[in-house]
Amino acid sequence: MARLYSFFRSGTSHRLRIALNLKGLPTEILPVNLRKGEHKAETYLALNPQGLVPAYESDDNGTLTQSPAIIEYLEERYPEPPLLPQSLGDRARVRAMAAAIGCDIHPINNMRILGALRQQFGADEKAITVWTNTWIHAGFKALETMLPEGVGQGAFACGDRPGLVECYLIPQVYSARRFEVDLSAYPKITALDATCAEREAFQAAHPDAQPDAV
Ligand SMILES: N[C@@H](CCC(=O)N[C@@H](CS)C(=O)NCC(=O)O)C(=O)O
Repeated sequence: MARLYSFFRSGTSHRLRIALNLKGLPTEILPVNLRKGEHKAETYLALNPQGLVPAYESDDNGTLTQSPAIIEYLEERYPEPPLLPQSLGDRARVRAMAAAIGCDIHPINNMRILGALRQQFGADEKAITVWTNTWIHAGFKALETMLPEGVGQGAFACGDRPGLVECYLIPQVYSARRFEVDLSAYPKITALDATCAEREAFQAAHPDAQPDAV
């Protein structure tokens, strides 16, 4: 069975868990405790030299890193059910929404970045909150426009089932709530989040449902 090195609260691990569940791929979850620095241990660095979760031990193609690369791998290796739509234009639009989160929101709010802001630049918790809220609002404001009308009311970001956008968005909404971001200006995002929350694939991927949840 494939194995996913995951931290329950990590947004990138969370997005992988959703993708695996949507594709119905049984995977053993191996917790890596970021708070204890387990991602910096030699044994973990041998799997992912970047010292970041997730890492994915595939059945037949070795250990893979970087959640976007792993999700693309899963899509190519296990095409059914697809996470990407059929049309070329829709595929690009869906990838753009995923990248708005995966490239432009998540990385700059990551644990090591916030740690550097605190330790090297003297940021206090108030400044950290301003920082995280600034980038989440910037991304969510654009995403709210990019998402189609009617989303969340039986419709997903692209079509009638969840796919790549939902893999990225739902963990980012979870993270936004942890950072106490006011989501009231984003009715499409919150409706989509509520719709996904009703589905087993998302419930099983939720941080609270993980073996290392505290
Ligand atoms: N681009 C990478 C980012 C991975 C990443 O940043 N993971 C975070 C958890 S969400 C992590 O391991 N953080 C540890 C740290 O910041 O020290 C991916 O998508 O896999």
